[in-house]
Amino acid sequence: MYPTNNKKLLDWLLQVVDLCEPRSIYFCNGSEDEFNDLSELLVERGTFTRLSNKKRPNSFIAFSDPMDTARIEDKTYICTRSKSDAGATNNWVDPNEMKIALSHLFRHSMRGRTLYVVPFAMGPVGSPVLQYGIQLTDSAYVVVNMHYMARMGTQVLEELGEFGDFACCLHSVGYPLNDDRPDVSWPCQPDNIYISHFPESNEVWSFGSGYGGNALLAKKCVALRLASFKAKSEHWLAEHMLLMKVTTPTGDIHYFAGAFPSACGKTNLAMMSPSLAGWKVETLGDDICWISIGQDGRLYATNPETGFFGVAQGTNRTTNPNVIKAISHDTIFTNTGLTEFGDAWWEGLEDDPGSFITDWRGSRFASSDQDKRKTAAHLNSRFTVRATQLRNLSSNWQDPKGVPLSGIIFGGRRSSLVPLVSHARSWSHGVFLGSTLASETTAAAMGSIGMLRRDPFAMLPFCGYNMVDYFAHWLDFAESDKLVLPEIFLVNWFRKNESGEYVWPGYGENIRIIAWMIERISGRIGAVDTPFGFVPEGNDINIDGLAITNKELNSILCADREQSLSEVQEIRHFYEKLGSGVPKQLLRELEIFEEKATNLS
Ligand code: SAT
Ligand code: MN
Repeated sequence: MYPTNNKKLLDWLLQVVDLCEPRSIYFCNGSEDEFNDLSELLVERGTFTRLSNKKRPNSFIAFSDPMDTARIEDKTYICTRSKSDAGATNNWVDPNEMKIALSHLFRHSMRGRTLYVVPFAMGPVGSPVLQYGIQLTDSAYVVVNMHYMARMGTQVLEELGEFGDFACCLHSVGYPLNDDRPDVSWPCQPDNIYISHFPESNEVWSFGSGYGGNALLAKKCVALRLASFKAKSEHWLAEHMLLMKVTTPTGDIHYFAGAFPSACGKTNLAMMSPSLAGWKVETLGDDICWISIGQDGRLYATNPETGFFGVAQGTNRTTNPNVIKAISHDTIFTNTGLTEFGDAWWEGLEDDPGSFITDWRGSRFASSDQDKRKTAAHLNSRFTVRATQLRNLSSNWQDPKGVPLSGIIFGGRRSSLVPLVSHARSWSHGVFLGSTLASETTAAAMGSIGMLRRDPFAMLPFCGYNMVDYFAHWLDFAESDKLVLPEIFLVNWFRKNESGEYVWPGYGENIRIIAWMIERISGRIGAVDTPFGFVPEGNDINIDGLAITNKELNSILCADREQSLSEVQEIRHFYEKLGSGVPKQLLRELEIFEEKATNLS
């Protein structure tokens, strides 16, 4: 009766049906017809509004419940048997207790709804790090987003066969239609959101939210939290990183992965349109990167996703011309504004929104009435689009081997102290830079605006185990002399001058910094040693044609002595909060940082 004989799936499905009591069960095949049927259904229910086919063909917009607009970190749990395996940075509940509590919530939670079975594969066929998952969900909105974001459907069921194993991902929006209760356009249960991970049994149970990473479980839940846990014992890395290919004017090719906390322009960097003639940047991924050891001892990186779930707010022809083109058709928008012409619109977009706009809460306002309408788009408004719509997608992005990394870039948003760019002195120094990564917050959801938040490796919300064990796992890569490790860099595009203005132009001009990295990787140029690592000498960054002077450039390449010394104290304090297991090598790196800071003039 079902299109699978996978024993684990059939057993689990039976249990879930018994618990959640859906009205019907539907196995997703991943076809275009299925996408069209479900989008039509979402239009009928009021979840989707179809955008004008003249403006943006085959595209839809959804407005979420105002209480369900983002990932919720305080409702995200890592449920390992021992609390210490989850570590100081994760919320923890005993797995049995959590399952008992969640079973109460999931009981009858799908009444009146269809349960969709979504088989998905993270990673191309033949990849050594390929992971399977199956999401059981009562959200059709999730299914259509998954069509873009992952390889899913019948082919995956076939790959799994009778005995294939997979991550069990159970999801309910928590809005059963008991006793003819009418449906709403964005069903959810915001007071009872739980995003629970059981890494030891390879499971996710997510309840109450239909938004983003809370609901598209393949993404942060499987590809980062469960995968990072697995990667630790299997000696690979599951990272919150972009992946890009850079071709120099002489035809040399270098691949870079990059970790940035949110609101640091990670997607824009991944899709950059370089300002320097002769340089080419192509994208392989904008959010998640799995890194494993290749036969030649180099580290190979793969993007396990097939789409982009990017922030709309602030995306425009200057910040990201490539993605603007990609989202001109066949795109799902969530919580952007809607124009009177039936197009999506958000603050920062150059297009004229017309005289009236419907904001993400569904209220119609005169566009000129800035005060009343607040912002048309939510700060966390999103577009979902297939990777293949990106014109500068690298042709080998689905190579099962992955691509060999030349460099790993860490970056944060720091208005002072951290240099524009520095090159780690060694792998362990690079791990130190990653472990102390910090960024000033820009959205109130992350604490008050402008606060410095430590976000090691940009993995604070995504590491599926104890953060100090994660640091040790990274350090382990230097143990074998058979490996040819990538060089590690730290960047900060966001240094400000005394008048509070950004000094570095950023965006397409960042290619100038990457060009310097490539010179360093190739061993062709020297550099100046600082607490943060090696920074460029005098004229080594090409600033031809920029408004910035050499003096200004130098002002954002140096580190201030007093600020560096207070950074030492903050890092010490941060490490203490992580518990007793911070690896000795990192404590040693902190001492070296302090010595070098003390010696600054
Ligand atoms: O909603 S997601 O978790 O996919 C994106 C994000 O918050 O980083
Ligand atoms: Mn992300």
